[in-house]
Amino acid sequence: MTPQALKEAWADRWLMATRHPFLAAVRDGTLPQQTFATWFVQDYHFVRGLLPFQARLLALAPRRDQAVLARGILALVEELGWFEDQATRRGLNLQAAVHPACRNYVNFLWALSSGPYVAQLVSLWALERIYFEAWSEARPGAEPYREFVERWTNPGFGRYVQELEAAAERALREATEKEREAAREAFQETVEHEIRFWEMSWEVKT
Ligand code: MP5
Repeated sequence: MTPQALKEAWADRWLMATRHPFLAAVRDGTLPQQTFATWFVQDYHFVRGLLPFQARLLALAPRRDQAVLARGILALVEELGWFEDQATRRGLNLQAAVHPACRNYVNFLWALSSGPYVAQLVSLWALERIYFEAWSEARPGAEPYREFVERWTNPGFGRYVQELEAAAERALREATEKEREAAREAFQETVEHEIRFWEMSWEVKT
């Protein structure tokens, strides 16, 4: 089982996670401002929750995966600052309540922290890969959102996702059958949470 094989086995749901109407609306500039604001604030909350998940993952990592995971953590710290600057510039309130779809996603990741390393790594690869593919769908992006498209489609981010994929592939190769099963489940749940995250942004009217 490889990361690519997981994608192929779950292709229909993967497509839902990477081709949501939210992204077409980012591309053609029809995304309502409020929809963007909902996604933005919830994504900030999500990234705040992702950071401790990745920090715990680094603590479990074999020597060979430390560099890529440590770089990912540093990028997240920087990303939180970027969200905060964007919020100031766009007049968005980062104190807004966490939506249940976001909270459930973060809780899922935190629960995963007590499971096998390989399942956590596959989940991290999947959520980054989904963002890479999803935002690539929105390229180049209408003007107000172009920086967001750029953030998750630039070549440096693409290389990070590739490195995670290589690490996930190695970990899967060395995993026991039970660990592989846990990784498959974590992968599927991650895809479902990603779909719900777009739906939440699309549906909430505040
Ligand atoms: C990511 C994200 C990508 N920001 N939000 C969701 C809901 N899924 C994936 O993570 P990162 O660390 O911003 O690249």
